[in-house]
Amino acid sequence: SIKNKLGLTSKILIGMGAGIALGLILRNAFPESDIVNDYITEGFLHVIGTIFISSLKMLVVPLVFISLVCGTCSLSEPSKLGRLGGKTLAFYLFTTAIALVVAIVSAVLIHPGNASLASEKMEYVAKEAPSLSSVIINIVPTNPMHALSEGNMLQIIIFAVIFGFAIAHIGERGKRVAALFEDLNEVIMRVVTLIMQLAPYGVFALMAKLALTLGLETFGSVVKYFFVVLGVLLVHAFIVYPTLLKLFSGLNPLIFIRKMRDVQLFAFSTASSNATLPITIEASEHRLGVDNKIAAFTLPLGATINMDGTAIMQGVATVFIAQVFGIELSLTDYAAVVVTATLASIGTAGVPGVGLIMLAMVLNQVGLPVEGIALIIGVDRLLDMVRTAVNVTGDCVATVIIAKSEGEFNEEVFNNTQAGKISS
Ligand code: DAS
Repeated sequence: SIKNKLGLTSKILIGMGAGIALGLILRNAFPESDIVNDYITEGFLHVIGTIFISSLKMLVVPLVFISLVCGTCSLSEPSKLGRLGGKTLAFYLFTTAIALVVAIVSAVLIHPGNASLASEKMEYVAKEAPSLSSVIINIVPTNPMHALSEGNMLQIIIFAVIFGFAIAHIGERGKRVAALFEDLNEVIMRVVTLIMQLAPYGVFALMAKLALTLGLETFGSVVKYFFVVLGVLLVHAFIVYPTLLKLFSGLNPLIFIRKMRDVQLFAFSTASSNATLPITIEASEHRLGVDNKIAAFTLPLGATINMDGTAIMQGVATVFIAQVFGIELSLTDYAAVVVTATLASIGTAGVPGVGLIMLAMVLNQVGLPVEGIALIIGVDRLLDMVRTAVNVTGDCVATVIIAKSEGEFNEEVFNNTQAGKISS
């Protein structure tokens, strides 16, 4: 039947289109209507959209813990972890640095901000951004159960890696525990597939609510800033990443881009790397041919610390705000922006809107007025969706390159266009 023929992607696209259409029709037919707001925007759409995102997030902690323990304890030579960890971190920092340089150079050359905007009233109370030392100290969990219950990703990653590493070091009994985690991993992956059937409906509600609340005219005032960020995000996703993939792995970037579509759609709709993580892991293993040993380590880590899209927004936003306030940034200021935005993107949690909060840390660092954030907060939700799609794409590019370099990669699966198609 037609229903079966339409892959999940098409259903998601239909959900997105229908959602935006409904949102715009309601917004124009019943502007400022309390009934629409109470019963539809904050009612029906909010409930469906939130249930969908919650159902994805429900998976994150068990999935990250199980798949990381699974991945770490099955790493053939545990010593690999050191090398794998080093390679992964180095590559993530490398791509984030490229993202930031491209972002800052573009913002300086295109000059989206003009001082006239500064006259508008701005108030923005900077939320306390964590200091660098607290981000680093906070990595080690004082109570792993607490870390699991509050979903503290970095602490969960550290605990799971150490726990998995220990399993690999207790000999025979370790094999039974590892087998148990393999089975649990299969179960949680099955849950992912089941939850994914909700996607078209969840995406419909999320996009309808967004169209209803934001409308189209909101974007007038900072449209240039928006397109500079968008442009750099697209350059990074469709030029930098394919080039790195070709350069470091020799794989066909076009196949990669096509296979990333579902993951990018999810990341775009949920604006959350964490909520998308189940899909990112599933796609990397079943469609890109990455072995669980690598994906289970690099992807949860990447969803938490590798956010090239976020760094791009933070780089452009910093330059834009300096321009709006007519503040000249020196070369050392730009260097400070690169370092701080890299740390801010590492500290950004994989949930909607956090990248903007961390931007306050960057602006503080270079002495720029933090209230400038008030200018861009209006369009940040939309940019958050795009940059989250870039964030997860960056995680997958690094994962494929590292998996191939570690010999934990199935090129046949990667080149097989039908591999692991998400069943409708
Ligand atoms: N939404 C974040 C993510 O999930 C990125 C951000 O807030 O900038 O990747």
